[in-house]
Amino acid sequence: MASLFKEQAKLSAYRDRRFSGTQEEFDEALRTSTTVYIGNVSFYTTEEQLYELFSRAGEIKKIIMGLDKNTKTPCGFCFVLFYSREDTEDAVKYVSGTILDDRPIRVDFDWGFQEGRQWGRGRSGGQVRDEYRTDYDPARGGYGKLVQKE
Ligand code: GTA
Repeated sequence: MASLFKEQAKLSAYRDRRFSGTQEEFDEALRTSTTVYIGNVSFYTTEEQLYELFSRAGEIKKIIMGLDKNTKTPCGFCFVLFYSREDTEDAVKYVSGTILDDRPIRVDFDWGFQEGRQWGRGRSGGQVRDEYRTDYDPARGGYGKLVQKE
């Protein structure tokens, strides 16, 4: 049992609150899916740049840019869909931490893309954790949206 928890902890620290299945189903999806989530992306990084970088891990089926639900512009994340599980694992192992547009991107296993997941879930339209930021980050819209409102 303990080793099972260890294995799961290795796959992802993130739990999607909108996943409708059980924890076991979520874990199984993480183990088998061919989708990765990319975080800490600059708002100015293009789909073409992401395509070029992630092609090093394997053949890409699709890239889905994360968008601010109000402005419909990139808000700092994306999903990369591969054809093979091996390539998906290589992306997590070898591409995570790569500096892209001056920032280390984070590649995380994902349970699988569904329509609607491309939109930021924050109240301001962008990503939730981006709203809580207190630092000034010009490549991600300056200060976090909650700080901007103060
Ligand atoms: N696979 O790490 C990830 C990941 N993240 C961060 C987002 N997505 C991810 N997928 C994987 N791994 O499809 C996916 C989401 C969605 C899309 C946009 O990206 O599944 P989001 O980033 O706007 O929203 O999602 P999400 O994922 O719900 O936000 P997060 O950061 O996990 O926050 C969840 C809760 O924590 C909220 O209740 C929020 O109020 C609270 N929270 C977050 N950051 C802070 C903070 N700094 N301080 C206090 N509370 C916080």
